[in-house]
Amino acid sequence: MIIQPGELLAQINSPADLRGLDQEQLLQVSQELRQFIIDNVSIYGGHFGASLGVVELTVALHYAFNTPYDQLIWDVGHQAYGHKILTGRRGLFHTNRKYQGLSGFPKRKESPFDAFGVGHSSTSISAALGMAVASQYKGENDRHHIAVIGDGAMTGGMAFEALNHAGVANANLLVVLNDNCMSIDPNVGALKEYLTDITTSRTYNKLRDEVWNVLGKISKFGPNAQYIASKVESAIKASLLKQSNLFESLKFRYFGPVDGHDIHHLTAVLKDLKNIPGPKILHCLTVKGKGFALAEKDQTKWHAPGTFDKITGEIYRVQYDTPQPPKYQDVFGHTMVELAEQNSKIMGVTPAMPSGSSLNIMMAAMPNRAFDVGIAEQHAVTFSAGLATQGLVPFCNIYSTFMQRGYDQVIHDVCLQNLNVVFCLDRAGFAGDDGPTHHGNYDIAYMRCIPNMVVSAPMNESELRNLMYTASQPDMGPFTIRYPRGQGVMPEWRTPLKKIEVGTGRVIQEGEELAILTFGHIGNYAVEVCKNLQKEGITVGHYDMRFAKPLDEQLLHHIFRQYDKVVTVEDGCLQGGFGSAVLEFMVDYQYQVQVKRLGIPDAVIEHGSQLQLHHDCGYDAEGIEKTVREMILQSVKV
Ligand SMILES: Cc1ncc(C[n+]2csc(CCOP(=O)(O)OP(=O)(O)O)c2C)c(N)n1
Repeated sequence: MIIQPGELLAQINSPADLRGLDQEQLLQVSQELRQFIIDNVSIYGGHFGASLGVVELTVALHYAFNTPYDQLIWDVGHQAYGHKILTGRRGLFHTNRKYQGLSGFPKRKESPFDAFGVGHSSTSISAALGMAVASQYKGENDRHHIAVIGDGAMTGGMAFEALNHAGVANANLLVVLNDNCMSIDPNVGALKEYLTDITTSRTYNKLRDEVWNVLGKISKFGPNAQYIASKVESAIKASLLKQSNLFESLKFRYFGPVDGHDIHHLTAVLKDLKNIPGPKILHCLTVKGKGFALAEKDQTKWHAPGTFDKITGEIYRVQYDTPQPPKYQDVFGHTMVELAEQNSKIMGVTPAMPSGSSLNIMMAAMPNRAFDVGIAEQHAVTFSAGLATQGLVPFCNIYSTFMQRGYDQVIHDVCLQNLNVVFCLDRAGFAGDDGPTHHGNYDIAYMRCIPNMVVSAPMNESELRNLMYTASQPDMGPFTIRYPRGQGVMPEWRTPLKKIEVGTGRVIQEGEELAILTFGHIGNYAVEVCKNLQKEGITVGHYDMRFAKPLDEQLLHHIFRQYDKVVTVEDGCLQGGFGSAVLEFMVDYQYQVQVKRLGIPDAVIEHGSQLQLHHDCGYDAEGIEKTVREMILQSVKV
């Protein structure tokens, strides 16, 4: 079903069309854009509240600036649906996040209006500054560079590294701070409180009115604009110095806070800011989910709600007649509480993903032992390291893809000191519709090469619980447990906690012709394959290796002596991954066995359902079976 746009939106095929409209028409454009987003996301799913919150900002930015010559960079990019719709992708918007359709995030190869590829947060100011400095170098003095960053993304260290640089770079950079007091969950930390203080401070509000009254007139003054701008600047400085504005201290000119839903005021302000050179920040107040009452009320739930009835607000969930397996993240969340009740040393840490990781269960039950540290993966890792030095056992839960941010900290702060930090890597393997920025493809390879690190993956819920229990035992050192997005396989998952010997695998079944070695949840495909082949009298062995490091060498010796064909399967990159570890073992012990590795090739894999992507990469049940049959057939021919 293709959604019909409103009358004005239907005429906008690029921002140039938008800029051809009268300013008075922008309100209607905003209303139609908001409706178009609601209509589409309710049917096709995707991120919701963030894009609704920046509708006016999106319209105003494209109206005031000459995009794509002026470069607009959206931080994270989950709020850029309006931007996509206004920049020539309205007709394809129903394919957003669908297999082979539009990406859910800005992407350079998708459109010249997507100035920078995003997905991970807090990169926009650095990227925009790089572009601004390049423009300066090339003499493009009329070119503007705008980073739009949320208050959540602003808690990321990179944003501050960029502000620190930009303040003295003297480049033409505008940072729009989209402050809605929300990350996915409520935003946290002192910065958030500081922004609230500015917003509610009487001095600022008074100043804002005065400043914008003057600024609003700038464009009418033509050649006098610079003079007025400098007067405005002095006015701001005079007032702000009293208040010691954080951004001013970093040598940014601070403007705002302004109402991010007042399209006319916003457009006028942005136009005026074009006349003010150098680094500047516009503090915009917006409401996440604006214009859809339920989304305004329960902003976390409506961050990415799935499909829903846009009239009643009912979020559609598939109904099952039988009990379903839980999500791995929920097994993690509940098991954390269970473990922490038994062991007073256990703590929980998440960088801004309490509901995404289900650590919120522990945060509610034991608020003094579970921490949301903001979008700050590096800090989350080193903070955990600090806890561990004091004899505590932190479980630091980070999505595999976001763990990439904290890599040096894993090596330098945790592994070199052999500290007992447990890394629970959620969304390991293909993330699905979020696409390549979010796939957790690399962790097996990047964790496996670090001294002291244990790398494990459960094949089911019970194994996850046992690995968590094992990792919490004394003197375990750094311990990674990776598990995928979505459900496990055990509706009855609350099994008794058992310690697993580190570096031991499980024999799922012994066989004759070939051995399948799996790592993690993906092993369930192999179970299916073995059953299918068994029907034809083909018995293959299946081993759930459970640890990519240390490998179960005893089991591997058994396998390499017993079979002359081995298939390894992993939901991770082939280069340096689990299969590579098995090959290293083979070479080190000079076995000569035919090994085929299945996993993610050395390529950027786009978005699609996990199942689809496993299929494309040849390691869904069908792909594994095909490989096994081919290998067995080859030996028959020989
Ligand atoms: C490095 C990194 N960590 C975590 C995330 C997950 N994440 C996506 S959006 C988001 C919240 C962003 O909050 P904010 O910037 O305020 O934008 P809003 O959704 O409120 O508009 C988070 C934590 C991410 N994209 N990147």
